[in-house]
Amino acid sequence: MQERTQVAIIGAGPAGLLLGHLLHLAGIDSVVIEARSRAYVENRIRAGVLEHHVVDVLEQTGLGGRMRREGLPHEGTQFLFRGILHRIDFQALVGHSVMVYGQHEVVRDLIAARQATGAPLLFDCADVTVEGYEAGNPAVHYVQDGQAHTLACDLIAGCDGFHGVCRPSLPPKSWRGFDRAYPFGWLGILAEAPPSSDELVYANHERGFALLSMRSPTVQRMYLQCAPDEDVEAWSDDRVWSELSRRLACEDITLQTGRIFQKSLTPMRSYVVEPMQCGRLFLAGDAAHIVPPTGAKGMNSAVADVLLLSRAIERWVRTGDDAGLAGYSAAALRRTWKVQRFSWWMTTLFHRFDGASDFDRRVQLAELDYVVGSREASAALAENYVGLPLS
Ligand code: RFL
Ligand code: PHB
Repeated sequence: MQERTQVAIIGAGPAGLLLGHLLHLAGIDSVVIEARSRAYVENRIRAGVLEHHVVDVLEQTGLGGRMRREGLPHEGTQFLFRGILHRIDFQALVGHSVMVYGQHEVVRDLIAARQATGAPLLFDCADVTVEGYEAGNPAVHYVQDGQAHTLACDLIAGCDGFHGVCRPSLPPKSWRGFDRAYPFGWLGILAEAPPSSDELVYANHERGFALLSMRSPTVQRMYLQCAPDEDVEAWSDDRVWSELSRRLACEDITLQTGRIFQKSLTPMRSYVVEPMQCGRLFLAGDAAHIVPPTGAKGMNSAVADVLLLSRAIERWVRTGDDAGLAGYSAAALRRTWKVQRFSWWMTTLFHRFDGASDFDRRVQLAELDYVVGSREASAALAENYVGLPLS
């Protein structure tokens, strides 16, 4: 079956769904094509911290209702090292806060908004391929319910994540990848327990990094640095709690425990593709770049990309001026690399690196000391954490 739309969006993660929403508000047609089922996408547990600009975008585009009621605004965060907690006060330092609100909640709100408009959002699409974007006649092929479809369009937005089809479809000579792997991963858990702290706690410990986060007043999200190929099954609930209690040991934290109902392994990697566009194909979010989660930037960067992209598309559709589209990659990459730097730096600051010498360890602790002790250094951290300007 042959169909047509203005923008074909591959992937219904935060990037693809928000782009579809922004385009709809601008009166531009799109079709969102997703490989997985709605239930899978809505229950995929990932990021949890929204930058203040992202909160504003969601509010301003009619998506803020549930976030305002159920999200947890955080005016600061806590750093734990040498057994002592240090607070970074975002509000006092840079006048902004972040919002703790799970990525899957954002995705649910976006899906509900899309469905309310009746705009096409297709789940369970198989064999998705993209073509023609270099020659100016882009099209997407996919199979749904056993039926093959071809969707002709003006532009393709590749929002299909790190393992999608859009980036691998790029002609080999048209792009370059910049990559850094880290020799560890994060074991993540969700537990039925009230948060052990009002704010997130990032802990640097000799046994490795730990993070205390939350999803709601009754659900805790926590992470432990582990081997990159860790066997999640080897982590009994007792072992998880015992390791967390060692790494988060300090006078001011009473670890709240409860039933662990999810365990997962998150790999740690930095990756950027340059450029983020080829002809009429534009990459956004994880399809173009990923960060280790230490700076809580993954989903926020996806939002920054699609905001730029939606404005560029709108300008082109309204006026025929393609300057925004032509400059999309350069503008997105300028911000992306700053986010890469911050995520890499936070990762380096908090993790235990095998082979690090006692000298390296003392320098790491001195840097933490400096960050919490200097107003200027704390402010630089806060400025990055609450979110650099979106464009
Ligand atoms: P997503 O969310 O990966 O969405 C991409 C969507 O594209 C679909 N897809 C396809 N659809 C059609 N055809 C194909 N061939 C397709 N191939 C894939 C996928 O099913 C999916 O629905 O990318 P997006 O929208 O760019 O959003 C980015 C964020 O999801 C991501 O940056 C963050 O969640 C990163 N991340 C984390 N960030 C944090 O800040 N804190 C975290 O704790 C955190 N945990 C994580 C994470 C990323 C993970 N990944 C990618 C494996 C944990 C994991 C496991
Ligand atoms: C989370 O709550 O999942 C979370 C919070 C902060 C991070 C990473 C993950 O840096």
